Amino acid sequence: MPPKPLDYESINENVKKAQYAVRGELYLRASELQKEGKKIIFTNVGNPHALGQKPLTFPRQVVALCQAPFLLDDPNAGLLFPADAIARAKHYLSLTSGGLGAYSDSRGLPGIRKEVAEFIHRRDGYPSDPELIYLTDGASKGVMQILNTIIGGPEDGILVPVPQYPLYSATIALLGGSLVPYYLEETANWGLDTTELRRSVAEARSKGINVKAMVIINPGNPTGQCLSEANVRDILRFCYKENLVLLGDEVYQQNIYQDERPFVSAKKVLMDLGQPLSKEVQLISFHTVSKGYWGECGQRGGYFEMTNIPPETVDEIYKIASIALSPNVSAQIFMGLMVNPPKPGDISYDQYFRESQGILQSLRRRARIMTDGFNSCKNVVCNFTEGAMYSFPQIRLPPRAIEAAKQAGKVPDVFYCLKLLEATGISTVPGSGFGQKEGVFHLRTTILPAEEDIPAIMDSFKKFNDEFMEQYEDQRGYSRM
Ligand code: DCS
Repeated sequence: MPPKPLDYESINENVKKAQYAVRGELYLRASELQKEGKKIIFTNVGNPHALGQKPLTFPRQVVALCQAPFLLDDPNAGLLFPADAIARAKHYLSLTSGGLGAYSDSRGLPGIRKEVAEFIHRRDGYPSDPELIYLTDGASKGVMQILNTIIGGPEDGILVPVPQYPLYSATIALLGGSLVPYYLEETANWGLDTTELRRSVAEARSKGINVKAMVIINPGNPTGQCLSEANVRDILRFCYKENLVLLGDEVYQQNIYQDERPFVSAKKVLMDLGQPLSKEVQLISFHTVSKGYWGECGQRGGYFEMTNIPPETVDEIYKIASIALSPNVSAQIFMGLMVNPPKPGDISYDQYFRESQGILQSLRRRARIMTDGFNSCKNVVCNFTEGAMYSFPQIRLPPRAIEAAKQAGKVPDVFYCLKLLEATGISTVPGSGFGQKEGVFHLRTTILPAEEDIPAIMDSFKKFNDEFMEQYEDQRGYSRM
């Protein structure tokens, strides 16, 4: 009998090649242990509400009313919902034809795309065109649509930072394109050096790869760095010179934990550069409701903005979006609320401000506690989490630990993370899932556990790590940076 079409040997080889470590071996083992009754601390995914973060009140009130519009006719609605939430729910319902149960335009509701454009205008000081903003089911779907539009075959290359968030490596593998890695410099706080970019492009071209796009993740996942404005300017000049479209993954733009380098969007920097670049460099910028102080990952809301993309291509992207009919309508409303939250003077403003700032300030403290905690451990060095939601410490594994991993048939950092999981219940992601330099090992953890739980988590990590290091250390020293 020949294999059937969905037998393992028959399926698309690209599907087998695609890897997504955030829900990989460690996560699966953690889920098993949880079923066996072990307490697991899931720090593998940047999923704030799963770790206890409370949703912001105002957006949930508005979406609750949109989901149950009959409440708007209830004489008691005004007792349960503030007037500005009621007014906003009516506003969003008026933008739909048929409420939340109806497909919308496949680019998203025009009224919400207009709110996004106004947000970008306020943020950057440059106008934005709602026709060039598409709403998506989370930023992920937008990234996939755009990579799909760029990649036609294995000769098409995408410059991706290493370490990177595996949405990029997995999607490029799925689409059968070529990932062209550029390495971030750990000793320079995961800085991005244009010399390394030039090296990487030259090497790829020498192998016949047509390098078409460059991805930046700012602030970085898993690395947590915030790019300086000067750095973004250099990147845009590089893209101009090398004829690359820049994909600016800016999903963590609200998550900034230092004051020296506030977030500046690639769009603003491009516009500041003026002509010819501001009219020439192609840029797609991504955003989401999953991150920031919203953390509404389960709602799956996102958008991308297209700059300097010709109308024919915009139309093709529209066509591709149409194949999936429409993004989630409730998620679109979350996006509208995120880009247009209560303003000073609104009834809900004080509560919105208190809640959002409370989350942000706590994340800032957690970033510090975790970095300091890692740096107090034997053979662990960790850059400060300047932004995003992760800590990415380097674990200097002794040669005997690397040997033991080999014996166990595991990649060394997977070996370490599995031992950590078994000993403490802390579920992390090995650095190899994001890419790292040869012979160097990391793990990624989120900074999202409740602030009051973090000291105990870090104590338990330290106890495990220091014992592990003692167990495997010998006179030959340990792996170097
Ligand atoms: N881009 C980056 C850099 C991300 O980290 C994520 C999610 C996304 C895009 C996609 O998010 P949404 O599709 O939800 O908008 N980060 C994953 C992570 O590393 N942990 O949790 C999710």
